[in-house]
Amino acid sequence: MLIKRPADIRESEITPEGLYLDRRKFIGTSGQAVIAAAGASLLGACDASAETQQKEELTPLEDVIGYNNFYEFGTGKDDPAKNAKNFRVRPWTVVVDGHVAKPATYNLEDLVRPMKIEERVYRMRCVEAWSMVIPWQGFALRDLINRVRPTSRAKYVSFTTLNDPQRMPGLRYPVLDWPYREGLRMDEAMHPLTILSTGLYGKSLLGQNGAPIRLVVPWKYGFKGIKSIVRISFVETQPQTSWNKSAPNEYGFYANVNPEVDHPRWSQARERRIGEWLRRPTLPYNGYADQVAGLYRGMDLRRNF
Ligand SMILES: Nc1nc2c(c(=O)[nH]1)N[C@H]1C(S)=C(S)[C@@H](COP(=O)(O)O)O[C@H]1N2
Ligand SMILES: [Mo]
Repeated sequence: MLIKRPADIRESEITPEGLYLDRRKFIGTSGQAVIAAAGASLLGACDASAETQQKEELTPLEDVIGYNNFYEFGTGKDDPAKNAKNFRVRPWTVVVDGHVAKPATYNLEDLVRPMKIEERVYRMRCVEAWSMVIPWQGFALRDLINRVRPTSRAKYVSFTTLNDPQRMPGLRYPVLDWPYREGLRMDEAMHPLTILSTGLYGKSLLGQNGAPIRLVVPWKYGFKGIKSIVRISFVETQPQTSWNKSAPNEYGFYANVNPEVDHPRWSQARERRIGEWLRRPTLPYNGYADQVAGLYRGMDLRRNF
């Protein structure tokens, strides 16, 4: 596992892309990368997770950075890569406010410096029934939450994306109610799988993937993974989210990956892993049920989709 402070990482220390290309990676239950170099399997050293290993290869970098949803840069899959090419992310501030002991406006560097950056390889599932496997770098959202100390009135966390039409040409079109907003219940935000990501494949995030900081919640549909975050608010009631507001019958607040609840216009039972031809079955909670199903015990997830 990589545990490094971003300030300590020099260019030469970042995992060279070649390492990712030469080696196959398999997903461990916690999302921690298990690297098996050809001829020298490390699986023997990780017996506990060996049985749950699924041979799922990383999605090629070119697809991860070339096939995106980021409507602030256009609605086509190749628009974000084109239109975010020169996206300026420095300086960048993140407001943390609402029901917290320590509300503050952080320079991104100050927000990230104390956090433990580690690698998480996660399966990602878009509500449009395609999926990827992405090696993220980031830190547990709960470590930030513990730092800013929400009060007992904080029941949800609300996130907001940058809303600057000068830098985000897609904002000129009213496809969503801008700015893009998402939210999590506090226990979802505190779950150890939930991360704020600052990089992927060993490099800082590119604009199209949500530079300089975005949310990653691997058991939920991709739209929960809000990009280019400028505000994190601790609130008492369930916050508005952009997709739920635009089409409440299609996109719920919870948005847990569920092969049994179809989207009104298509099935969610299967998915196309980008780079593969045969579709594969979609797993409940995107394959993370053993870790997150308990969060929803007693809830009707057909109603609370
Ligand atoms: N601000 C913002 N965040 C967003 C989106 C968006 O349009 N705007 N699209 C979401 C959707 S639908 C998906 S599937 C993921 C895609 O993330 P990726 O392009 O890094 O794979 O980003 C999510 N985050
Ligand atoms: Mo998506």
